[in-house]
Amino acid sequence: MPLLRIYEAPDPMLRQISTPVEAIDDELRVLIADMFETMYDAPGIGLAAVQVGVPRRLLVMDLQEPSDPDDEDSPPIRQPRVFINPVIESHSDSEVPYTEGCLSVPDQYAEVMRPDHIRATWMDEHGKRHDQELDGLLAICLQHEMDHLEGVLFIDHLSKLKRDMVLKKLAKARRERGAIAF
Ligand code: GNR
Ligand code: NI
Repeated sequence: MPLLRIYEAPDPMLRQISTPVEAIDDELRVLIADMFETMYDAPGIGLAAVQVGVPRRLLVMDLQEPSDPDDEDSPPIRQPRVFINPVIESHSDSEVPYTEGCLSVPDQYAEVMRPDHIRATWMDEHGKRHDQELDGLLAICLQHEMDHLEGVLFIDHLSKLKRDMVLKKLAKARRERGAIAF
């Protein structure tokens, strides 16, 4: 199965508002499989369909936490999760900081504040409905991915000064990458 191209900022694709998934069919299952392959290869812990050029309300996630919490290099526990048409039903008033990255903003990291506790509903790849309270990295990652469905990137949560700094560094890194390639 092929790896998919990940769109990077400032590509206008990432500003598309994703539309609901209408049917869980074979075409969607192939896309989901390709998205997991692309996410694991990157590597990342989440991927929204719009990041691979498909502006639908679909995202995949696997936190891949180390099997031994005291050993970062122990084999990751694979727990693939699929979120179709997810909705955040409610969130805590309290927010926590977390240093985020994004496969569409490669190698750039910045602290973002988000509610630390959410209740979300979604459908999985079998069409089963879920309604769960989430916290920790799972809640942070789902909010990051759901931002993508609205055309929002984590850098949009930063001040304009910080956002422009990240975009400049991204452009510079891309120029240097290009200079090596040619
Ligand atoms: O791989 C990813 N890591 C990450 C770290 C902190 C907060 C969010 C994320 S999601 C990111 C993959 C990605 O870009 N998903 O859209
Ligand atoms: Ni992202």
